[in-house]
Amino acid sequence: MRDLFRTRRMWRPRSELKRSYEVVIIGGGAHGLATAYYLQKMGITDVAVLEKGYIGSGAAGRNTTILRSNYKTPEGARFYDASLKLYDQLAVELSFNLLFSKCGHLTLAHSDRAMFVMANRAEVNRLNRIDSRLIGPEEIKQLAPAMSLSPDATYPVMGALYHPPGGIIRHDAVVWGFARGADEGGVEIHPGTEVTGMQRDGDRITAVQTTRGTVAAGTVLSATAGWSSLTAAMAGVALPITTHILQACVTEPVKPLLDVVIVSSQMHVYISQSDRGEFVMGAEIEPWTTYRMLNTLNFLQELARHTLELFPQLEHARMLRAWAGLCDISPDYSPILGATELSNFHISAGWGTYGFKAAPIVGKTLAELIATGRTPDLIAPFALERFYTDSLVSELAAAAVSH
Ligand code: PYC
Repeated sequence: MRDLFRTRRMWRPRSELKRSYEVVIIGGGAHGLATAYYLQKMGITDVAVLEKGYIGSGAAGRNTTILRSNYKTPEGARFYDASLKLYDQLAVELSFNLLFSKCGHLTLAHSDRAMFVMANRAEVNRLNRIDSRLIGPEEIKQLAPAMSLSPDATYPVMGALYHPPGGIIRHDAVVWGFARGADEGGVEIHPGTEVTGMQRDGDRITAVQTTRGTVAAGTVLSATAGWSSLTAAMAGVALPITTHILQACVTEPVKPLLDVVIVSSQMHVYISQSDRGEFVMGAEIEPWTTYRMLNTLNFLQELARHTLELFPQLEHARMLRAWAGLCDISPDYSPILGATELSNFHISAGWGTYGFKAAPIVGKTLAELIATGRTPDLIAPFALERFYTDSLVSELAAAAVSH
């Protein structure tokens, strides 16, 4: 392991943008930087990461930091579990303090139907060796003693899907750690560099146009989350994606009350307590399509109402701040990952609300695809082609927010 006290804390923004790179990555979020990191580990260092804002200014810095792998489909469960396993080792791998709290994850069930759905998910998880099981109110009480389990609640809690390996991690640190690792390996990171167009010759992208000039590229990866369909359109690739906002907020710090992630699919909330004591809370995806990242009063009212049913102690807690992020949603709520109909234009898109937890495995598998030209088995089910071959992977309702 590297000596913590002798490595630079951060990456270096590069002043010069070269006229050509072997690989150009559009998007300096967790996926773009993770791919750059794993590429340099595989010996591919002539790589530029182009970010229109500052690194981590998109979805990577706007999520609620939840990690888990208790997905509904075998394809999804295997894929996110591989990501969680990489997250387990990531602080050591990057020699960066990522504040990973493996505190466990509870998805509450408030109806017979929800209990049935959770039992199904537990079975898919178990078959894929993922630690996840259905538990009753007594065990829930032990895991979350401060949470109300009142039978008089609007939605009384009947049980929960318990996923011990889930947790929360410091999202900015994940971005910074990947950025520093990629930078140390020779990758160039260019914040403040917006891609405005692409030049194409037949089935290849030859160059990307940026606000700092045109850059020739051997391979181009689009990792722009909510902006994915716009980036892909520059390459002439149509993605079946709609973009919606997802809103979240944090309270002022309060004393330690909650040491597990709580999700309620019926109430459309997910709640955790950060290491600083803030309650971090999010709601469901807004049903309208937009690129305007604005909060709504309705979001705050609904979220507060549901959170207070579970945690009435927070009645006087003040909201510190709220924010919104963009979610690129595919028809089956699974990602669109890997090759496109262009021979050198690859994508990481369609993440909806699941993108952050997939960052390490996305980086690793896309780096492998770029380096070898072969699609790793783990991401083959998520190819763009599936929408033409009718082989969808439905993760609908595998979160509190995606239905
Ligand atoms: O799928 O775990 C999840 C999630 C949390 C917040 C948004 N999505």
